[in-house]
Amino acid sequence: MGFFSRLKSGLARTRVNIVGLFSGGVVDEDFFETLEETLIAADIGYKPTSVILQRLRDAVKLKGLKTREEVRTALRDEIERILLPAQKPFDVEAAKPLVIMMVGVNGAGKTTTIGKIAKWLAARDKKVLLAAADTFRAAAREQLAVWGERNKIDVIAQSGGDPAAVVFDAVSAGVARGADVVIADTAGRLPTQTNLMEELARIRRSQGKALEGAPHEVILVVDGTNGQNALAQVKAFDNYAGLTGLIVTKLDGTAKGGVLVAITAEREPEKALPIYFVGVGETIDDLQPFDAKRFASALVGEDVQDE
Ligand SMILES: Nc1nc2c(ncn2[C@@H]2O[C@H](COP(=O)(O)OP(=O)(O)O)[C@@H](O)[C@H]2O)c(=O)[nH]1
Ligand SMILES: [Mg+2]
Repeated sequence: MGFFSRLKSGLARTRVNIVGLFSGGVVDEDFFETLEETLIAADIGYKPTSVILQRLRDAVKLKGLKTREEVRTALRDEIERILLPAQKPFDVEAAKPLVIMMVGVNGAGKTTTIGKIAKWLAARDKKVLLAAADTFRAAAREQLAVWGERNKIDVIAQSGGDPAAVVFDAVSAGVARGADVVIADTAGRLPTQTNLMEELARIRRSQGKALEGAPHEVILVVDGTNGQNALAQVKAFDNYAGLTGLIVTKLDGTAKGGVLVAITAEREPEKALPIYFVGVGETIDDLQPFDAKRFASALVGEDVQDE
């Protein structure tokens, strides 16, 4: 299965409802009410949903949309319009080494995603160095070390070390070895764990001590099945760590996808957090740059071919 098919089948729960809604019938008040419920159930959230609904009602009046199919196309365009500011290519050349710090709750997919990104970078002839700064669990360090060995990518780790010291070492080593990219894995933590959240600020600063301007990217990895809780994660991690981008994982699973719309609609378009990649599976190749148009199409159940 290609990426797009997988995204589509992943978003099936949303799609089944939406597709059913658009498969005939008149455009009346009942239709708009059901559409509203469907968008909220798809994790788009109340506020963005009401904005979308208002614009669709306006379009029906002003542009004379008559069929549900026409409304579906307008809905896709609205979703794309909201998502477009979050579509931004990941610029690996912005610094050398480019230092990336990955943050998020436990199980979001940080370590898996680091493996996927490292492979994506290796395919572009980039020299990658990983920092195992998830020092809480030996298993986490081990997971990254094994993965690095298998893929011939160096991993900087310290047994039982302080995460701030690990990232300092790794960034220093990245500079010394002429690496193109240094990626720091960090331990998962919850927005409510204030001490751990404050520790992120310390881990962040220690990278700057090894290389001015580092980290250049602070990326929150969000589990797409977390629904509206993802919004709270974005706020909290941004507060403590200063986010520069997002990666949304597990869109092949039971995720409803609308949460990307909810997150992006939270900010002014010019301040949108880039969604650099989306994850659609557990294997190393299941990572794709985020494409607002294709994502919007998948969400409303349009048929778009894999590239
Ligand atoms: N289906 C699916 N599973 C994923 C994806 N990304 C990560 N996972 C799984 O989520 C679980 C937690 O991943 P891990 O990288 O260890 O999370 P971490 O705690 O944030 O480092 C693992 O079982 C991964 O295989 C994805 O895009 N799709
Ligand atoms: Mg991990």
